Amino acid sequence: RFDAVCLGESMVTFLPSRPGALAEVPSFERALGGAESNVACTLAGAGHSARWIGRVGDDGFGDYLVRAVSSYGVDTSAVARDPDRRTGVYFRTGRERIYYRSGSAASAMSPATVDTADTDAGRVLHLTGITPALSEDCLALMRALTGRRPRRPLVSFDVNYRDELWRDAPDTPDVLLELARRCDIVFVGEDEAEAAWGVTGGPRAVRSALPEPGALIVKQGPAGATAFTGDAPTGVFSPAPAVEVSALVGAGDAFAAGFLSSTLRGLPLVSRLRHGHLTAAAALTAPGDLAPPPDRGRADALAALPDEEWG
Ligand code: KDG
Repeated sequence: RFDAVCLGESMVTFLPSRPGALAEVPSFERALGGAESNVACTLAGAGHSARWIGRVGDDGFGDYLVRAVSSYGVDTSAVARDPDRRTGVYFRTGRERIYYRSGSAASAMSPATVDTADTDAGRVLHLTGITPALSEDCLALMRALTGRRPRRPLVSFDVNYRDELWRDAPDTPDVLLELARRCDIVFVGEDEAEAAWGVTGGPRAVRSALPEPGALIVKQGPAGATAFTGDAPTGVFSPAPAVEVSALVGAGDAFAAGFLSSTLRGLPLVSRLRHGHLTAAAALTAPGDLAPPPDRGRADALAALPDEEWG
């Protein structure tokens, strides 16, 4: 049994050879992109057994993605190859992001093409709100995977709201709320809750909109994050350490990986939040989307500091 199974679309990311607007950058370098595979790679880097499930084209970009994710020690044996559809790609500069993924191989993931024996082969199944925006089939798959069933793993869901994708999505972003309500661990940024659902008023307002998940983690940008568990109306706030930011992309995935890793290890709630922050800090200070997680011994020592010494 894997510690974690992560399902979602990975794409070839093209990063600019030098800073500038998309219209000005002369060349791009290929890299690995995909929120869910980022989580799988970071968990594998932290010593967990992790699987990534996705669907890629039967093309060189698909070969590259499978190879790149495998190189982190992640199991890719359940990744499907689609002979009729292409691998999704996207280009990114500082602020601009442009996707070429509509009709991609991953958009053909559905209850018919993904086997729950593969998705349920871990202690945790990690999903995100990107997948239901990809197609009707992907939305149906998300409904199936978040539904009740025998031996369902702990289902983790990062809302990961991407407004570009919801313009031609099969439903409105309210469906993210419906899906999140069916999960056990939910990550959402305060800013995402406002953009996707119009929820304002801080972490407690987000908890009121989303009372069901056993653990709800409301991320508050550089300030920190508040976790709600059980029926306790007041959450546990943990400030994030101040860091010199090199690249923001990938920080949310790293936070989820740090929180899930320490959840798998049975650590207390404050430590789980701190491990999330420390793993996010590693991603924030590294230039790419993916960074090796902090050394476990050092992170455990930091996570155990008294409040006044943390941060
Ligand atoms: O979280 C990082 C992701 O945004 C990036 O890797 C690409 O998965 C991606 C997406 O759909 O935006």
